[in-house]
Amino acid sequence: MAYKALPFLFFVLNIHKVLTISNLVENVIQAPERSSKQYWPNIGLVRFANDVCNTQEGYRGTCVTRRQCEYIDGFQSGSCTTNGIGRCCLIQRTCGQSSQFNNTYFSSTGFPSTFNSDTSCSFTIIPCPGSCQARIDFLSFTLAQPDGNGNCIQDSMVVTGSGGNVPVICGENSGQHIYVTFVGNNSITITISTSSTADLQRSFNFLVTLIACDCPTLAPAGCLQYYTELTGTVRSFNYGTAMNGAVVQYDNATTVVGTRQLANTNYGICVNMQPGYCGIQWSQSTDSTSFTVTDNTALSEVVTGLPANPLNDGDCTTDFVVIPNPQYPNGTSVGTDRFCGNQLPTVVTYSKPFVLTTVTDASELTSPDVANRGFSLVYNQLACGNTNALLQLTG
Ligand SMILES: [Ca+2]
Ligand SMILES: [Ca+2]
Repeated sequence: MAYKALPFLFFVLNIHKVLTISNLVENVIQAPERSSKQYWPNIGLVRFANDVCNTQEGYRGTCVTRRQCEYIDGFQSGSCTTNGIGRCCLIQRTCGQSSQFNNTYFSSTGFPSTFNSDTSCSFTIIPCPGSCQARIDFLSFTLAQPDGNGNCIQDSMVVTGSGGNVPVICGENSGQHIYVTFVGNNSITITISTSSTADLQRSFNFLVTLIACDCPTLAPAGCLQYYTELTGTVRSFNYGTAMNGAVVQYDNATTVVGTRQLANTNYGICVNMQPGYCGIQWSQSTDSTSFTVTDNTALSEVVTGLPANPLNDGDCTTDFVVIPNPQYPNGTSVGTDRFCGNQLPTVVTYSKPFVLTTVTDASELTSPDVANRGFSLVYNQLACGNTNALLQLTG
């Protein structure tokens, strides 16, 4: 990550409260004291940058001195400089704590042990000078499923203080991520609440990466998720092929199978256009339920076999995705940018920036929707000059 180097050096014997290892700073280490009374300029100096390092346990750490790691209440795990002075420092925080340091892990109490109880666990991200966003990687995220309508009633993760809209999230989200935006110097708080009403072994472990305001990996406004590779898979929160065990009552009488889709979402999933690439193709993943957004998914599975029943435009008023100016792979315009139902046609678009917007309403009772899972979609960036889309590339 291209953090801008600060124009000053930290002296290890003069650490003060503004120390933030999120910035690339050089450590200047005094050599062992000499017997003579000679000081500068004859003092020995060893310099190293606060680069990212790998701890012995395979976590992401920051290369600092032993004293710096103690100061920031980190865990020293291995050496990160050839002279042995730099220590790979792991920063881990848990419920009720905060951090203003890059590469901080925020974990449930006792992680990787799980828990099954009523809890409310908050973690505060403090912006360090020059940071505008934080990327939160959900390395592990297992909470209770939403109710049959997609609302996170029993367990929830709520983010407050971000400049962007962050939906309430629950269910299974390991491998997902979000970007949050600092508003001035204000902190951002993540609160995870669980209810013992749901009998489930939960755990979570997040990696918080601070992003400098001039960093090329800063997510554009409106992008809750941001992907930078040429190809990848994006999934709605709590996407999974298994059904939600919860049910929902329709018309005060009929009981239907509940959803894994989360209610009340409206955010952008963005892809960073790489040099030499001009378009993007969106297609379903190979899972049969990889686009089940509205309508009766359970019926489609039984009667027609998924994927089935693509809907667009005026049929999509509750839950849908938006892909701007889409074309079919043969170049024919789709004529609408809004998609729902239980199938997404493969489409390409040359609209910039690359963004897929996803919207869900407050419930699943309108149609009603039955057993929706959300979506898992593959994107492929298209090289400039290649007007023929990649045909049916899936991964
Ligand atoms: Ca739905
Ligand atoms: Ca809905």
